[in-house]
Amino acid sequence: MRADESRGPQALDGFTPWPPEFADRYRRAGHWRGETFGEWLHARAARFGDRVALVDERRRLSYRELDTRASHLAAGLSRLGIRPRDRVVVQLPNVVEFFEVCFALFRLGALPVLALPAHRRSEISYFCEFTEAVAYIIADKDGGFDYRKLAEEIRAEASTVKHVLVAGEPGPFTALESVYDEPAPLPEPAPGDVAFFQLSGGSTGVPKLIPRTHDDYLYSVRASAEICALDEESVYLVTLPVAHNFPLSSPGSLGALHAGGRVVLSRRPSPDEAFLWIEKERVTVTAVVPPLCAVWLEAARNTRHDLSSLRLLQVGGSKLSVEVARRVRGALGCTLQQVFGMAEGLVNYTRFDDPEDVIVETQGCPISKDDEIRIVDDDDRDVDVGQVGHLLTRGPYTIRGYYKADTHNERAFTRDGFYRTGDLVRRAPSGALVVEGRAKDQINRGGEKIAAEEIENHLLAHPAVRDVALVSMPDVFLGERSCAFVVPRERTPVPRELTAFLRGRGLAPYKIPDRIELLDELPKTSVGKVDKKALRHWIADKIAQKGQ
Ligand code: OOB
Repeated sequence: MRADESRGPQALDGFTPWPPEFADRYRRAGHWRGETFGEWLHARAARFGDRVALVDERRRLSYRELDTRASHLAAGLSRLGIRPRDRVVVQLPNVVEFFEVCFALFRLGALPVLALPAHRRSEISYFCEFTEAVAYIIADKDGGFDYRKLAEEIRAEASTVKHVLVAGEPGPFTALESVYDEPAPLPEPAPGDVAFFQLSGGSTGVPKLIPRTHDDYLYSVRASAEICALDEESVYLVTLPVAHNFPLSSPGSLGALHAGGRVVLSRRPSPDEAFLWIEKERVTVTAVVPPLCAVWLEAARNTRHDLSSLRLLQVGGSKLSVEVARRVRGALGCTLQQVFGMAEGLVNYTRFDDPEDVIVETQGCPISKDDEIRIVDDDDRDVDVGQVGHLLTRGPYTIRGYYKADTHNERAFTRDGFYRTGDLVRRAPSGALVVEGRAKDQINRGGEKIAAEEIENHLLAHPAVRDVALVSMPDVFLGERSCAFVVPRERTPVPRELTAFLRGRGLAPYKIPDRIELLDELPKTSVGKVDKKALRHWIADKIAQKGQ
């Protein structure tokens, strides 16, 4: 019996559910199967039992062990006082514990907020405060960074956080390992309930949270696993941060687990480490961002590792150049698949039977026949076929609203529920989508998204900064980097002082501007807005002329 069946999917305040007629349609079509993550994992364990589900540098876990460990941890977390719908910020690197923690929370009906390892005090304290998180779950250290130090700062700032649980050496906090307990009956969440929160790449002053339900997310996982033809023989390597939507569900680790395959967790995406795993575990499929793709192709030229097991390389998160795309098969001997997705929902894939030019030149087609796509002009009118326009989308796994963001939701969604992706796209003659640019005020730094307004607000807090605009500048390796144009007050700050200031405010390192330019005044458009287009051109020209 589900404890909260009567409450239905609207139980969480600040969550915008799909209107009933859409929910009915998605259920009737068989997309939403009425299954929770907890039930899904039980079913996987019953079917795939002793097969290896997860591998990291220290452990190998079977399906049955994962299922049992998740139940034991759920019981322990419940005994700590964590309740259904409580929010828990989870910031773990690519380790097996990530799955134990997430599935324990799913089983409990508590809601993981999936932070990235690169997040620091500014982001984490915001997530904790905004969601009123009761717990923060970390690893002791990763990549030379001590998360327990960060947790001390978070504890001092976020009054709702009662528990800090640490995978590894706990320091002054509680060892995650000590929480596992004998399983106890727990109230089960409903399939239409929010299961967890993804983070938006964002274009606004503060990051936004994306509520994903059991029903909608599991649909995207199942359908993705099918499109990518995953099966029990599939070995999926996670090289990108495990919590990101791409390696999590497109089809990602969850897709591999759905199919009964094996998930291998690499701490770093570098060829040194990833190639070792590919050889050792006979990896068949993995996902990378375009800059990493270029690095891998280069490294594959004279690697001593055997990469022959690799059948599929997925590339997404930012635009892949046609030149790099063409080299994949020759360099790695495997198929390329472009993936154009977003944590808010919609995911597009090139298909295995697409002609070579579609695979190399487009970003593919949506997962579902029920993904509705519109390409519109500035006034929301459909553009002519083949023309570039704003991409709007609605469908069985695309959210209808950000969490607790009423005013923002009015701008980010149309009245009839289409999500405004902020991407500029056109349809190729094949019907596939091609990403042509971006209307949202965001920098895509090799797949890592930076909301301009967020960084501008931080810089404006510096006493010597009068005005500021953050824009993208072209970069051969990352595609884009960030450049801050700063108008000083009386005293002119040196760029190094400003970047140190931002670091001191606890920003994730990838958000620190790559370059700072001082100006007397920001250029304005005829309606008095900052002319970011002019700034982008100016810095692009300067780089092109000086080669720097
Ligand atoms: C993925 O998700 P997010 O939420 O980090 O970022 C979404 C945005 C998209 O709106 C688009 O602007 C950009 O990232 N993007 C691409 C792209 N894939 C994503 N731009 C051009 N070409 C591509 N292939 O990045 C994400 C989520 C699931 C699967 C794959 C990527």
